[in-house]
Amino acid sequence: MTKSNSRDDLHLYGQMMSPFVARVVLVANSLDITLQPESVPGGSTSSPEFKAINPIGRVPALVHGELWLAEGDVICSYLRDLFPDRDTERADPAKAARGRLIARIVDLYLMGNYVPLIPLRRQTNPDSALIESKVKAFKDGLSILETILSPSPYALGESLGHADCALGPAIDYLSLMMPHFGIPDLTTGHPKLEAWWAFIRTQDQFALAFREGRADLRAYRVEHNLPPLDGL
Ligand SMILES: N[C@@H](CCC(=O)N[C@@H](CS)C(=O)NCC(=O)O)C(=O)O
Repeated sequence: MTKSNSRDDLHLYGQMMSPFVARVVLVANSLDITLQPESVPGGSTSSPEFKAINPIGRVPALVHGELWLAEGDVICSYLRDLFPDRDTERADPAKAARGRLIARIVDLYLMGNYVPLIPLRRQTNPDSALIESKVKAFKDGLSILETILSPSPYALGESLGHADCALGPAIDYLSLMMPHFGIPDLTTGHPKLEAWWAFIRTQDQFALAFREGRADLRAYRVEHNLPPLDGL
């Protein structure tokens, strides 16, 4: 495989409305790299052109020279390894590992329980026991996060880290989606999450990422004739 070390060769595919894409953009920012997500080739994640880049058919996908990568958190690790001198979290392996743990909890126990709810919501007679079990598992995920967070004021201390980049876009996105499943506010009853969220959303790079994500989501919902979302 030909190596490429120029950051000009990095191409990120996807849209900011995906919390997985926004995570990569925020991590790149923290490494002083500006990554502007590009539209997926062929116009859709199921197009042959995009599948040639990422056979998983999901965004984000990254192309760097001859390397293609998928899965947001894997892409983040690659960027950190590519620019180790800019990765300040590297100096604190315990904090870095905790950050990856929070990202894993976001992926498996928040997004992982939310995603199966999407088709259920569209069904006329959805399986209410299944919805209940996914919502309960989602709430358990929030409680686990609450035990791990130590906001002061970033998720794991005084400086921005991987945990913030993974959790921020997910909380912004899910706060729009979970009211439909009986969770009107993700932070209620979770004081550490609440304090962190009140802080992080005021930070410029996060506020910008959330604005861009919501603008993408509005356009997507209009294009696909989906009903408007409260708060969007
Ligand atoms: N496990 C993947 C999840 C990526 C994912 O589910 N992406 C969604 C958008 S949020 C996607 O590409 N869905 C298919 C599509 O939009 O066509 C990751 O961590 O990157």
